[in-house]
Amino acid sequence: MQASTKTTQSSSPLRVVHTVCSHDCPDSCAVLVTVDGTGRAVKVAGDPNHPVTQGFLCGKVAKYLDRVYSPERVLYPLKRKFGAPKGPSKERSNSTFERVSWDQALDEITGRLRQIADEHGPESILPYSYAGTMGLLGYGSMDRRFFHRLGASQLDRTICAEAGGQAWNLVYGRKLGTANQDFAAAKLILAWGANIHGNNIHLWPFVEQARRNGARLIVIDPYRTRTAGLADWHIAIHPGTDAALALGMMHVILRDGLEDRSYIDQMTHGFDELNARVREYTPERVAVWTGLRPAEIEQLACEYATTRPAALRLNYGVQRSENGGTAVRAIAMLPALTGSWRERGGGAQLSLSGSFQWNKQALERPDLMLDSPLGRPARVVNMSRLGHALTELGADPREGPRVHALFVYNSNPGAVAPNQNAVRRGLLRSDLFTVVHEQFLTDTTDYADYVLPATTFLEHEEIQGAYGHTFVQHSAQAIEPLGEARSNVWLFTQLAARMGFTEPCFRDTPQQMMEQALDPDENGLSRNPGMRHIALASLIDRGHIALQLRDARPDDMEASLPFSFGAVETPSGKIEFYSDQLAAASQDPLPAFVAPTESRLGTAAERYPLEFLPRKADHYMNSTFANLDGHRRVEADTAQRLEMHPADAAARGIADGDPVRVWNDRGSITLAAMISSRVVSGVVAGRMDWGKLSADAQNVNALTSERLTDIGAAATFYSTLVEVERLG
Ligand SMILES: Nc1nc2c(c(=O)[nH]1)N[C@H]1C(S)=C(S)[C@@H](COP(=O)(O)OP(=O)(O)OC[C@H]3O[C@@H](n4cnc5c(=O)[nH]c(N)nc54)[C@H](O)[C@@H]3O)O[C@H]1N2
Ligand SMILES: Nc1nc2c(c(=O)[nH]1)N[C@H]1C(S)=C(S)[C@@H](COP(=O)(O)OP(=O)(O)OC[C@H]3O[C@@H](n4cnc5c(=O)[nH]c(N)nc54)[C@H](O)[C@@H]3O)O[C@H]1N2
Ligand code: SF4
Ligand SMILES: [Mo]
Repeated sequence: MQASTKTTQSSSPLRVVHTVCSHDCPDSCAVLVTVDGTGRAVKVAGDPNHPVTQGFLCGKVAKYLDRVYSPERVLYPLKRKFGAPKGPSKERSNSTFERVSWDQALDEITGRLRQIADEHGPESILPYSYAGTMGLLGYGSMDRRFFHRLGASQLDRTICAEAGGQAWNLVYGRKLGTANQDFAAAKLILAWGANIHGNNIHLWPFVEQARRNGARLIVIDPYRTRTAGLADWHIAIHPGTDAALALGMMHVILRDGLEDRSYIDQMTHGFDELNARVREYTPERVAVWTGLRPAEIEQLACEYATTRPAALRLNYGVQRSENGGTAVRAIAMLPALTGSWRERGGGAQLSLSGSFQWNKQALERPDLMLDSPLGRPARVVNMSRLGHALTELGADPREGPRVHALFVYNSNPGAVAPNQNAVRRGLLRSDLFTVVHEQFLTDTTDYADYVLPATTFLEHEEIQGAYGHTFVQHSAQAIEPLGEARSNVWLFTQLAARMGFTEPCFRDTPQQMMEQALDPDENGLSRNPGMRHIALASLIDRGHIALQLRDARPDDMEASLPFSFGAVETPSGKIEFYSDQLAAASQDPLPAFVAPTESRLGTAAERYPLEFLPRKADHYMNSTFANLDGHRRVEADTAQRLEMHPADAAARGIADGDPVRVWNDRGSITLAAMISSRVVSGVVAGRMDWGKLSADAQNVNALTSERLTDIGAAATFYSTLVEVERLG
């Protein structure tokens, strides 16, 4: 066991271990785990020495020991009993699965994978994973090596952030942004599609600090979130129309001469083209699309451009929509027009993940695909079209083989993937072999042939970055794995050995892989930009170390002002308003508003007039935690509810509490109506839960589509039209 004890006292039987919350959250908190003399974790707490964690955890993880020690943990390898049908099951494992040894499970799984690869080609095997753990090793290391060497299909991981991420990079070349600490210096904070209080709570103290110094908080969100409820001004924009609003703001800014010409001349590319484009976006036109009043658009533009400094927190909510990539691209341009990047407390943050330049090649070894039986890079399957991949892909042989094996880890696609009915039709195929590595019996394990027990972040060692701060962290192993739970790294090391993969990289230990990620020189110091002061030994000793970013100021090592001067990592070396890359790909090189087909402005609105927001829960992490009683209790008010504006409910003869059917061409679910002022007329909202915990064993993703975003080929959860009727 890793002894990274920070405050051990030899007289005390209690040890305190520095770990890192591995859930898919921008905050990546430093979590101090207290372990008693018997090796049991007895307390988790936020590390007070971590400048972003600041000694507190969110409500989800403050109760983490309920999860780690839950009686419902999967603790042993399970094999589906002969003849036990696949599909939703509320029962515990006994009726469906039998316990088997790890040896048996691993031997049988490798046997089947080998057979499937021989018969249909290795690309008929599809790995499916996302960010169940953000630990670098568990997220992508031995698993990638294994599937690369096998020649399995590659997975395009688009379920979350690809539209916004690629859009940001088109403008700025790298995902850098305003440091959390700098938000405290802002006089205006604009939270755009960002539920800070629900999804990113460790930014909130800096927002509060700014507000104590007189800053205003403006929230742009079609739903009145907790964050919006706490704001000075909530702008309830119609879903999917953010590009129009951003272009309308630019129109006002440029019309009124509120831009920063010297910054634009020095730092940007394509201003004249953008200037010509935004003339079309008058506040009057933008008002029609967005559902706002022209005066509100004028006021927003004027406040944003004239309040100094103004910090923009742009999160991924905006980009889960058909025009979402362009929307992020347009919004991201705002601080470049006003020169806001120059000012501490200005700029924008979408994600800080580009600050971490790990040696991912060494971790993931894509070169191993050339040593696979394919001898070439394997085909790429988009994870946001899993339903299609399991039911249609391969019907045309030019697409390669059908998928015959699905290997799921770090994800719960039975709940989180769009077009759930197609996904489940695929998972029910009798000729599909499915393995799931999990901590709990989820909506996905219900379709598994084998379920393998996974560790939580308390039970294995990790190294981790973040997308909402810039600290490299070490997560020590706090406790022994429960039961026979094993880490992702262990699992794929075992599978590789049984497959007979002899490359030395398949024998690397977690310690060696942490070194590879850091890529140390002969003195043990990382060669990665921003990490040259970090050695693994000192990281393990200290728990977390701040990156040293380009513009760090001596008074505040964590703060940075990216894009305030100098070269930008785009093809032109400037911040790009105009994209030659997009032009070369025959796409519009400038941002433009295109109405989503699934919106009130689209053609499908005749049949399905209501815009549906299938939202995340504040007290779950996507589908994670949804099965735990303590977490369910705090989410009880909206569980199985459809929030509706009074006018939309009245028009359908629906009263609060009525059972309603919510449907479109893809599916139909039953919820209870909740008359709510949190949505405007024409918008309804539900939230993601475990499907199997509801009466019809489905969740909101039965209604979402596999249509992809304009940039990044990502999922479009928030472009979903439905109709609603009262039942009975
Ligand atoms: N409590 C909690 N925290 C989480 C998660 C969770 O499930 N629960 N999930 C984690 C994950 S995976 C991620 S990616 C991050 C994401 O963090 P966010 O990007 O904040 O995630 P979302 O909740 O998807 O979207 C934010 C807001 O965008 C709004 N929105 C939807 N459509 C539109 C639109 O068209 N325009 C605008 N302006 N806003 C829109 C939604 O109503 C929502 O309130 O949060 C992480 N943190
Ligand atoms: N309707 C709707 N759908 C959405 C979204 C939405 O807002 N609305 N959000 C989308 C977004 S942004 C995202 S990121 C995706 C997230 O979708 P997923 O990546 O599937 O996220 P989770 O639901 O948190 O499921 C992660 C699973 O990984 C498991 N896990 C955790 N740690 C480990 C580990 O170390 N090893 C293994 N093997 N397993 C582990 C957990 O037990 C959990 O069941 O959902 C997307 N789906
Ligand atoms: S889920 Fe986010 S806020 Fe909560 S402990 Fe983990 S990193 Fe921190
Ligand atoms: Mo996400």
